[in-house]
Formats: sequence, C-alpha cells, structure tokens
Amino acid sequence: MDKFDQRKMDKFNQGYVNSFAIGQGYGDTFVRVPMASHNNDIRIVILGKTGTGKSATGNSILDKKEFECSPGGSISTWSCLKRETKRFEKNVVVIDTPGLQEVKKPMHAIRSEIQKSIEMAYPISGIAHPGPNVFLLCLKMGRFTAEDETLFQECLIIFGEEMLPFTIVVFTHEDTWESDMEYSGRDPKHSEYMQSLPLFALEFIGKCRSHICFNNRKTGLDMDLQVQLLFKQIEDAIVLNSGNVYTNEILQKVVSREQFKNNISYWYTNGKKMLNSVLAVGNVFLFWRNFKR
Ligand SMILES: Nc1nc2c(ncn2[C@@H]2O[C@H](COP(=O)(O)OP(=O)(O)OP(=O)(O)O)[C@@H](O)[C@H]2O)c(=O)[nH]1
Ligand SMILES: [Mg+2]
Repeated sequence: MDKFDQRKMDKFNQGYVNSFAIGQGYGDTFVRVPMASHNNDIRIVILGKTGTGKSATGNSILDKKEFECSPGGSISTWSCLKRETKRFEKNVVVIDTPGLQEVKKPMHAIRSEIQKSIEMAYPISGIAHPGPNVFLLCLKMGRFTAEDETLFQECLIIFGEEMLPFTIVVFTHEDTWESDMEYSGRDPKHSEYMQSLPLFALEFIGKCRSHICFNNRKTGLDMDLQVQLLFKQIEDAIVLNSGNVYTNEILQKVVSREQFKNNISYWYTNGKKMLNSVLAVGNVFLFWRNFKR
C-alpha cells in the first residue's frame, strides 16, 4: 500500500464503526448468523441513484418480487413504495424510493417524494417510535465518477448529516464486478476495490455505519445467507444507535435548516445585485452632476 492509499484508508477508518469488513468470506455452508435481538421490527428505506439495484435489493430482502425492476435505461420507480414481510423471525418493512438525481422530474419534487419515506416507516407493532432504523444506500460496484460526488451531497441535502449513523452502504452488482475483474485477469479482491475508490467516496462511506457487498442475482441458500449477513449488520447498527430511529422530527429540522441556507444564499445573491444596482445609479448620478458643471 503506497502513502496515498494509506492516507485514503486512514480517512476511511476515521468514520463510524464499520461493523463488518467488506466482502467478509462466508463459505458455502448455511450458517445461521446470530442476531442481537433489540426489537423484532426492522424498518428499511432504500436509497440510491436510478438503476443501482434499489428495487432488486428490496426484493432480495423480502424474498419476493414486490418492487418492479427494469434493465437498461428505463426508470421503474417513481414514488415511494412500502412492502412488509416476516423473514428470519423479523418483521421487516422495506420502503423503495425513486432514484436520487433523477433528471426527468424537478429536483425539489424528487426530494420531497424521497422524504415521504420517513413517514411511511411506521412500525408494524405500533409501539416503537416511527421512522426507519436504517437507510440502505445502494451504490453500483464499479468505477466512481464526479456524478457520484454530487450523489453524496444530494443525500445530505435530503436527510442531513444526521442520516450517517443510520446508513449502510450496499455495493450492488458484486457479480458483474467480479466477472469484470476475472475477465481482465485480476483477482476480485474487495479490499483492493475499496482502496481504488476516490477520496470523496471513502470519506463519505467512512462516516456511514457500515458497508456490504451484495449480489441480487444470488439464489437459494446463498441468497438467504447474504440477507442474514445484511440483517446482522442492520442489527448491529440498531444496537450502536441504541434503538433510535431517524424520525420525522429529525427530518423537519434538516428541511428547515436547508430552507434557512437557501434563504441566506438567496438574500446574499440578491442583496449583492441590489447593492451593485444602487452603486451603478450613484455613479451615473455623479457623472451627470460633474458633466453639468
Ligand atoms: N447482475 C446484477 N444485476 C443487478 C443487481 N442488482 C440489480 N440488478 C439489475 O439492475 C437493473 C436495475 O435494477 P433496479 O432494481 O430496477 O434498479 P433501481 O435502482 O430500483 O432503479 P430505478 O427504480 O429505475 O431507480 C435490473 O435489471 C436488475 O435486475 C446485481 O446485484 N447484479
Ligand atoms: Mg426501482
């Protein structure tokens, strides 16, 4: 590892406790992963850019094809959708959301639609505090672009930094990445993938609760085990967050803070324009007075 890589990994490790190392091996046998039992409800909001596999991940968690998935360029999820199931003795609520940074609709409309997911995450039992226990932020395993940097910023605009302890990054398309690596004659090592990520991504992911690689094409016991590992990570996040959830009150604070920031920048920009106009009029007046003399 050269100096630059070490610096990136240090930045990454500065974040919250990453309870599971990326790509932790688990062999072929079906192992029941022990889960810290805090509450029997798990409420999940799935976020990510269009086509990163949000709906597919939701279906893998639910073990049913509840959310529509679409290959290619077409967008399949336009509004938040909630589905529930009981899996591995947990009451699971999954809320699928439209793609962040979707360009075919106004940004403010997408943002407020995604924010609706918080109110939708009320508990099945009706006794716990409403709101999601975790956000699963889907990122497609592969190259990161400058667009991905704005994706992280967009997440923070919508849910604030307050979302980070509740966020688990899910690297989807693990299978495609592995076959791409094999095709180019390289060993698909997850640790090397992490090192290859740009600093902005490592910084953001390092601040999240944890991360996991995910392959939505797995089936049978392989898929069961993968989902159990994800549930274990979610359970760890719940315990580390002392059972707290991302509430609507947190969201309202974030929304008013964003509005305040927007108002300030509006008045700053317009105030500067007004001042420039006043100065311009003053200059014209002085010029006219001097001219008359
Ligand atoms: N090979 C592979 N394909 C995947 C994986 N996850 C999702 N896909 C495929 O990627 C495509 C897009 O997945 P979706 O789940 O529809 O993505 P989305 O993020 O919900 O997209 P929108 O709803 O349009 O925002 C589909 O064809 C999925 O089958 C994965 O882990 N591996
Ligand atoms: Mg979708």
